[in-house]
Amino acid sequence: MLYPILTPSRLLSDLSGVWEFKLDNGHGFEEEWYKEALKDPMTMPVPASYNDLKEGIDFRDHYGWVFYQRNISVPAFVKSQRIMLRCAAVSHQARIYLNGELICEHTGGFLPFETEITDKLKDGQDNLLTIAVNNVIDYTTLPVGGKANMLSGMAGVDGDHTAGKPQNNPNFDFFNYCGITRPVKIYTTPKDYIEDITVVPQVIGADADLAYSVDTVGSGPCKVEVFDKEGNKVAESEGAKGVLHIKNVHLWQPLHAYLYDIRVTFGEDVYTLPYGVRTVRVEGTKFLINEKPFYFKGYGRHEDTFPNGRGMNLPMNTKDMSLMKWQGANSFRTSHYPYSEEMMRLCDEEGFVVIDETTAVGINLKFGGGANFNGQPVGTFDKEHGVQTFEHHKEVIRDLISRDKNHACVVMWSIANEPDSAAEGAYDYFAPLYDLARELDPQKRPCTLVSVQTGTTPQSDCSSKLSDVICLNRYYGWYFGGPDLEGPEKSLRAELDQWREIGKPVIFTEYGADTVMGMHDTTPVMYTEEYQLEYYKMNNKVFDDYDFVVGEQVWNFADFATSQGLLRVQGNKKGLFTRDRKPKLAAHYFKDRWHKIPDFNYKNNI
Ligand code: GCB
Repeated sequence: MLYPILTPSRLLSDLSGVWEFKLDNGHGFEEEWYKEALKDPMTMPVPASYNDLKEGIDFRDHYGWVFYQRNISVPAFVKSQRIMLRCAAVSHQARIYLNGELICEHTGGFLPFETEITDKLKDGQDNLLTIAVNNVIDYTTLPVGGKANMLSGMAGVDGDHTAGKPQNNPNFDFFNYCGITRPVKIYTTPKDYIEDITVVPQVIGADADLAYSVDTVGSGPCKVEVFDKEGNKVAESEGAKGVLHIKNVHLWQPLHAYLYDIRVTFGEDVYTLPYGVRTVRVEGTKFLINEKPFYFKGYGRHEDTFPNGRGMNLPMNTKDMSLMKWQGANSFRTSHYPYSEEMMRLCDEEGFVVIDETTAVGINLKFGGGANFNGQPVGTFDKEHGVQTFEHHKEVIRDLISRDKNHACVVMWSIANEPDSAAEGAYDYFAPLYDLARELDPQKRPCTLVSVQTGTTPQSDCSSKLSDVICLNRYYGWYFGGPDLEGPEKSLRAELDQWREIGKPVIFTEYGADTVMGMHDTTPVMYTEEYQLEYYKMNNKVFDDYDFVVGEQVWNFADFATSQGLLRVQGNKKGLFTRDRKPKLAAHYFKDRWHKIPDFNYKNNI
C-alpha cells in the first residue's frame, strides 16, 4: 500500500486537527449518533490517543466505543478525480460513516486502511464524517486481551479477582492506548492510477539491478525513472514490470543512508518512492547487510509519549532518533506493533535498521497463570478455548508487508512477541504464518519470532526450527535471579551454550531491569540506577563471549505507560531514558560501549 503524498497528479489533504468527540454510553449505535452532529461533544485532537487528554479514571479506562466527528468537503476541481479517505491507524476497531452511511469497517489498530469516497460526497456541501472506535481487546484480537473484567495477569494477581465494571484485561505490558492515533487523510488520484509499487534490489559488483513492478488500474503507458540525490537520472525503464540498472550504485548503509527517488508515471498519474538499495541475508550465524556481518545495537521501544499516548508524535520521533544516534545505536525493534509510516520513512532517511514486528503480542495464556480466558489453565492454542487469532494474524502479516515491503530500514519481520512458542500446537500455528510472510515479502527478508524466557528451551521452542534468526527476551538478573548477578550469569551462559547447537544467529531483543530515575545507592540494590548498570554490564560481558550473538537491544529505550499493577510504579521503568527522555546512568554507559562497537564485523575476532 502506498503512503499518501502530494504529487503533480495527486492532491493530499490532512484532516489532523481538533474533532468533536464523545464516549459511547452504550446507546451510541442504537441512537444513531453518526447520523447527525454529536450532542454535547468534547473536543479531541486527531491524531492522538484520547486516554490521557481528559481527566478521570472513567475516561482513561473507558471500555468500548467512542465517536469522533467532523465535517469534510473537497474542492469542486478534484471531483473529476478518484477520492480516497485513508486512516493510518485507528486502535483497535473502526466504523466509518459518511453522511450517516456506514462506508468502511476495519479491525486492527496499527495499520492503514482506506476507502473510496468519490461518489459519496455531496457536491458543494459539508459532509458529516463520523469514526466510531472500539478499544476492546480479547482472545480474537491482536494484541490479545483476556476475559473482560478480570484484572490483568501483568498486575501480579491471580485472575479470579474481577473488577466491578467492564474493563479491558491486556495480556501484554503496555497501556491499551486507543483512538485515532495516526493521521486521517484525503488524497486523490486520476481515474486511471498507480495502485502499488514493488521494488527488489540485487547488487552485482559495483552496480545494482532493481526489479520493479507497478500495479495499475485502468490503462496508459507506464514509465519508471530513478534519480540520485543530486537529481540526476541514473536509470529508466518502460512498462509496468522491468529492471532498472544503476551503475556504480550508492548503497543504503546503516547510519549512512542514501535514498534514490523512483518516479513512476502511469498515464496522468505520478508517484515518487524514496528508495534505499541494500541487501540482507543470513549466512550461518551471521546477519549480513550488504554482505557484511552486522551487529545490532539498540532497543525495544514503544510509541509512547505524554500526553499523546500512542498518538503520532513527530517531534518526539525526531528527538528519539537524535538520542539513539547520540548513544551510538544503529537499530530498534517496533515492539510490539507496526510503528507509524512517518517513523519508518525517518528510519530510511536516517539509516536506522528496523526489525518490523506485527501486533501479535499476548499469544501466551501462561501469563496470568493461564487464567485469562476461563478462570482455569487453558492451552494457548487449544482449538476451542485458546486464542482465536490465526486468521487476523494472517491479515496483519499481509497488511504489514504490503505497507513496509519497500523500506530499506526493514531488515527482518518479527511474526510475534513472546508467544507460547513451546506449547502444544505452537508449531502448527506459526509455520503457516512464516510461510505466508516468506511468500509475500518480495525481498525475502529473514523472519523471526521473539522468544519468551518462561517455558522455552532451544529444543522445545518452535522458533528454533522456524526462525532465520533466534531472538531472545531474557531477564537473567531481573525476573530470573537478582540482586545476585553471579547465578544469573551462569544460567545465561548455560542457555547460550545450548543455543550454539542450533547454529543460527542470536539477537537479544530484550533484557533490562526496572530503574527509578534518581534512585541511587552505594550498593547496587534493585531499582537503583547503579543496579541497572551492573545488570547490563553482566549481560553484555556474556554476549561479548559468544560469536553467534549478533545483537543487543535493551528493554527499553524509555520508560513507558502500562496497566496498573503491583510491579508497575506509574508504568514500566526499564528505560535507559525516562519517559520525558532524560538519561539514566546506564544510558551513558551504553553511549560509551556502543560507540566502541563497530556496526560491522564486531564478532570477527572472537
Ligand atoms: C517482556 C515483554 C515486554 C515487557 C517486558 C517487561 O518480556 O516482551 O512487553 O514490557 O517483558 O518489562 O516485563
